[in-house]
Amino acid sequence: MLRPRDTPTRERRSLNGLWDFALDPSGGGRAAAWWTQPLTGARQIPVPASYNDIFADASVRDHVGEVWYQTSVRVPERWAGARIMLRFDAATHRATAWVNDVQVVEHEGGYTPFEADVSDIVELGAENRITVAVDNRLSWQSIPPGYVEETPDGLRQRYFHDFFNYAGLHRTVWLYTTPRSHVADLTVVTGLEGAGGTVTYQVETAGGDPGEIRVALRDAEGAEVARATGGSGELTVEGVHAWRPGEGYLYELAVELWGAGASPVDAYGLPVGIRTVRVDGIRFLINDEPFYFTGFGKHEDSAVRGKAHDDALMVHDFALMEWLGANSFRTSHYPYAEEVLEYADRHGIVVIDETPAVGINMGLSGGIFGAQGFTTFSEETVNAATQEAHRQAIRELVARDKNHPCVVVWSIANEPESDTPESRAYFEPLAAETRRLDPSRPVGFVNVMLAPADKDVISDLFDVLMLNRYYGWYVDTGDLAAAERNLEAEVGAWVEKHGKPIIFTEYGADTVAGLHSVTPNPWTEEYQVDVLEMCHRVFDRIDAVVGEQIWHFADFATAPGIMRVDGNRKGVFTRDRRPKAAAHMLRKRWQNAP
Ligand code: BDP
Repeated sequence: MLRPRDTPTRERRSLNGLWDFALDPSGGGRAAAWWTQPLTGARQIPVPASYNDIFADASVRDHVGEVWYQTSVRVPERWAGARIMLRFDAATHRATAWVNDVQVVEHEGGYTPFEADVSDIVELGAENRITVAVDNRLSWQSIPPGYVEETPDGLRQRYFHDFFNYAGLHRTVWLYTTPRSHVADLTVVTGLEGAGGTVTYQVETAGGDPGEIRVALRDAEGAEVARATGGSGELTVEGVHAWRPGEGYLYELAVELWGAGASPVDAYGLPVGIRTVRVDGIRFLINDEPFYFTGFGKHEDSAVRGKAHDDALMVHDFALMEWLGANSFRTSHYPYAEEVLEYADRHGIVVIDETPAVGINMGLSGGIFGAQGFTTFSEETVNAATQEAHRQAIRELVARDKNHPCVVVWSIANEPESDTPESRAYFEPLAAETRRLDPSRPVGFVNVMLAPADKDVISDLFDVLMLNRYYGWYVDTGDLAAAERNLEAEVGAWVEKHGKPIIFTEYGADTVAGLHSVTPNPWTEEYQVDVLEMCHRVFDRIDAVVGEQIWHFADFATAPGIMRVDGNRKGVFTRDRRPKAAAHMLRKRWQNAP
């Protein structure tokens, strides 16, 4: 799915800004056709933002069900004849949108874009009303799963993941145009051979006769290095400047559709990084060179905005990672805003790209050990319909992100149940589907501590092992000698059984900034440093370990709980991005800084 861009044949208009907003606590908005009129009693709300923390109002923060957003937009007369699209970069977790009185689109899944052709619905040169109902409910059939409990005090959303259920219009809303006959999708796969590079491309068109399809590859200075005609083919680049970790060199693939006129009917430019990724035994290779991941599991999370994308915060987070010498991160636990991937492309930061499939594990409670009293896989819980939603989430992730050079692994789930025959039956087709959709990248899932090598029954389906381990925190708490011994023994068993590269995708300790101790004391800044250093000693002794991504980049919001102190405190930075002692230690390790 192509990201909207301004090109000689296309125009975008962001609908970001203040919209009208109303809760629908009784769920009566649809029956009363709220989209046909101005929202009564509406307050103003920023888009993009999670709605939860904007107002000083617990009924908004803890709302369960639909909320309504409304704005109006003047559609320019000059757009007559164009294909006019309404696009939501994300609406969490599901949405229905209307333009004027007409329903135009419905979408399930909180972190991938969706759009509608509204060419025949909008009135040109006039104000048009756009209304969106956004639903934050999670069910056994949603990804991620959850359930709504009816209590004497109203509805309560229960869920199985360890981050707050922020909701709303989290990313940009666009109105944009394309010509009627247009480039609908592009797929590139790149290769390297000696000093040369290849870009295999495929152009999908729609809206009538595409005419002649011309493609040109331009280098970062704008000089053309290869060209071709036709809907698919392979471009070769002599003396290629490869994309590599630390240097996000990008070419641009310029695609044009030509009719009989003197200018193209449609034009679209896609940034392309030429690089390869593959797994070879216990090595993870980028451009055929061994790569060692350093960095974090992250969240899209900050005060006030919740999970909304924000350019200032994004650039700051990347700056902090650069300051540390981190070369990678995982989009735990959902696809991030496309701006984030574009930034990573351009700066040579490596990404493990994850679906929103988190919490498919009833042995854990909110990510923390402690059974839920449910069976994970059953007719009443995670079932065939859930699996279908999961498959769809994978499809939408790959469709959106397949062309990003920064993405080197697909992570199809975080810490699912993976030690039962049911889990194998559930994941086997999903792993196969991911490979079918993209044979060019390694596929993995993130394994939970409850399913070590001797219990896990699904890791053979995947290319890399991604492990979340909390030795020194949830187990061997305060006893780092035992933690070190047990961690090393466990990794040894994985090496022996699978002989695949191992990336530690989570390890760490909750740490309250400002808490100190002279003896090993959980929650202190010194203890976080000790836990990380203990893990690093083990990683450095084992060749198969090819990556360390700490949990977490920054403290983040969670549902309330006695295991959480105003959220999860495993950040190396506080929620407002101030370094804890561990940040300085990591900078020495990753940056070799004095
Ligand atoms: C893991 C989860 C992560 C949690 C983390 C923790 O993958 O989402 O936040 O543990 O407990 O289970 O801090």
